[in-house]
Amino acid sequence: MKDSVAYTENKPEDHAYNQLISEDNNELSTEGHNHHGHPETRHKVNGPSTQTYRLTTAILGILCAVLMATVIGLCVSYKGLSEEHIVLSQNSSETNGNMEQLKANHDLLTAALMKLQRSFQEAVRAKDSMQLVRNRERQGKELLQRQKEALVNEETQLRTRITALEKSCERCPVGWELLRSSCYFFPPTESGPKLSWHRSREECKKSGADLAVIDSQEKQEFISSILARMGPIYRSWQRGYWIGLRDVETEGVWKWLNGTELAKGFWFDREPNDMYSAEDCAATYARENPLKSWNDAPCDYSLKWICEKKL
Ligand code: 2F8
Ligand code: CA
Repeated sequence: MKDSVAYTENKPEDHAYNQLISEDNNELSTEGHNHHGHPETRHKVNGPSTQTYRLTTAILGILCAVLMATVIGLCVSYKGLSEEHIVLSQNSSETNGNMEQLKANHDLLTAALMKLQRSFQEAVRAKDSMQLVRNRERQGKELLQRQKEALVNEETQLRTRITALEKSCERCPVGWELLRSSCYFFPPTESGPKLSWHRSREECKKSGADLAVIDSQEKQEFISSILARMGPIYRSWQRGYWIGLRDVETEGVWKWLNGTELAKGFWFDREPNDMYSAEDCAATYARENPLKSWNDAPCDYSLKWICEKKL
């Protein structure tokens, strides 16, 4: 009942509520005492509107408090976010700086890489060029090696030949003539003695030789050339040279000193004739035809001689 005033006797269970109302609405209430001596409170009841106001005020207060708390919370949160934003901004700036530095470093590295690539390509070209030079040098070296080997072989052959010649020259005594592996000696035509076949052989043996065995056309031509070189050709039977050929064992069977039978002789025409049945030793003479220059004569006849010594 709006705007009505009521006096009520407080119940124990209503005391606390009324106390609160009383305290909150001093100005709106009057106090008295009931007949029991208890304080009697008279309340001026404001009605639903007042309570609503009070409740609304309380709610508003609470809401204000909540709002304040929310604002404070938001402020704190904002402050945190702001600080975080500042930190992030700083980090972003720092990151941007780092990115710029990284980009600059990347550019430098790219330039260095390109420079290295150019250097590498130049090195590859230089290497190829050097390889070509080395290949040419190797080919030249191989050619020189082959030439050297050929020269070494030629030198070896020449040295072998020189050694053989030196040995031959060394082994043929002075005044002796060399043909292949034998040395031949011819006594002077115009001086010195003439001797029988046996004495002549002994002279040869004194030199470690023996009367010459002319068992080939080459030897005959060689000896004839030496005789022709020693002086003019005299058609004399006294200018002969004993050789190592006889037919003492069997007439007509001519044998060399080494025991081999004569195969081919270089006799004058109509020789050997064993004149007076006394000619068993053979001699050679200086004549125009070297292949017809032998005669048989008495073994005790005095002639020059030809010695032969094998190397
Ligand atoms: O007519 C050939 C004849 O000539 C000389 O005798 C006259 C020779 N005598 C000497 O050489 C010693 C023969 O042998 C030769 O057959
Ligand atoms: Ca004769």
